[in-house]
Amino acid sequence: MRRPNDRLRRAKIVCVSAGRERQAEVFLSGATGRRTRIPFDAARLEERAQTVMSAEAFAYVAGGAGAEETMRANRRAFERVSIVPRTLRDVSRRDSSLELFGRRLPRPFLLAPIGVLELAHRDADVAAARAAASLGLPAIFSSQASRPMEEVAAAMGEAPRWFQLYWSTVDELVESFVARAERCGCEAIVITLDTTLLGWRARDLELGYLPFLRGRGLAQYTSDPVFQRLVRERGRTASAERPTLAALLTLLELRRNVRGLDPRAAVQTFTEIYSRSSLRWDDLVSIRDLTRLPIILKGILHPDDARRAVEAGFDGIVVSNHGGRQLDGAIATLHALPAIVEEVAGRVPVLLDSGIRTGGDALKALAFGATAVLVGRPYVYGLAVGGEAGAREVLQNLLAEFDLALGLSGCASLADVRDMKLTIPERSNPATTSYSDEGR
Ligand code: FNR
Ligand code: LAC
Repeated sequence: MRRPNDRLRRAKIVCVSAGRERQAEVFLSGATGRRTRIPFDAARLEERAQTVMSAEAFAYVAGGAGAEETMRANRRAFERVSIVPRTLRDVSRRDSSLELFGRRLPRPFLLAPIGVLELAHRDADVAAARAAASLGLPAIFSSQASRPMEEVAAAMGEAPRWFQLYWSTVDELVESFVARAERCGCEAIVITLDTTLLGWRARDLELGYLPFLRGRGLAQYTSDPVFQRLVRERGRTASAERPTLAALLTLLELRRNVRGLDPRAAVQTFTEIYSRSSLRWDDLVSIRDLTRLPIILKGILHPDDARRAVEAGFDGIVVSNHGGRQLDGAIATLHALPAIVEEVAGRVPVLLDSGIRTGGDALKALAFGATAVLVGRPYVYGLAVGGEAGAREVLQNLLAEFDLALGLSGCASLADVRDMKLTIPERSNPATTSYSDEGR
């Protein structure tokens, strides 16, 4: 027999990301003296995460390249665009679901691929993917994950997942990663183009800390038969130098993190093969011989590259500057978006990330023509503060805020959002927006 609160519980699951329900849940908990440890404000969330993370881990996640100009520009771009809301448009029923690569998604949000999640929490990718799965948002497994994709896929039931690829110098490894991703039920491959060289990251350089050299973030590699063979072929590595205490400690850390392989040989092999900086368009199209999955290119900022991607038959684009971690001085993604959307002209979905912190940010990106957005650092901070539940809360809050932003701006659907006419302000020109009624 159904217990009386069964219906309530079911309703709660269905509505958990709707704005009003989430507000009610939080305020009701507050009334009974229960307050969440997860801050609702993105800056405070980052601060809270810093208190629970090691200095090295926090620097790695929070940091950007160079003077972090692009990281700030990403935020500034969102802050300087204003929404001019419309009233009295019946927003009592809001639907922001969409179809993306043949899958119905509840909201236009995905989890960005983020490497080395063990820096945030020991459950790492498993926790993040489960949080995403509980809300129906696709998780994008990183090439630099802390857990092998097979383990993560097994922990998330039928929920949607994609795989992000760094194109190795070894073709066989690329083939192996793609084949494994297919077997894991990944529904798309995202090729990240902006990291064929690692950006100049001042915070990490100051600490002399790169997680991969400590054997972290290598799980996709160390679990891969092709990679394992490459490491064995390379053979044992012995240093002739007398090791310092710090070097011995690093070696111990390495041994803990890389099991079943000579850890130093594994790290050296990884650094030699993980990325191909000679990559060109001709190389990229060869992925078509490996898979029939949709291929999405991440890290596009120039409209000419967007055109090239579409002409070459790729299936989607992620407008991204890698959260300002790669080329400092690169254009903010929101600024790059309109020209790319115009160039692509609806032929393939255009996603966006880098700087999404609030529901309003997502609304702005969609108004400028993005099909969906990728959430990055905020879910990592949620993971650091509260594990899987923390990551889920951060995502839930973002979805809830988005749902309210949708209604409060006078939109009931994503089509309404696309009809909003926002403009990127000139430096001297305060935000100006207008909102067309066409199509309603
Ligand atoms: C990333 N990002 C990233 N991208 C990718 O394609 N593969 C990866 O392995 C990683 N790893 C990674 C680690 C960390 C710690 C961060 C913060 C980011 C980039 C990520 O997918 C996304 O583009 C940015 O995180 C978006 O910027 P914001 O919104 O996080 O500032
Ligand atoms: C980073 C790499 C892993 O941004 O993409 O740290």
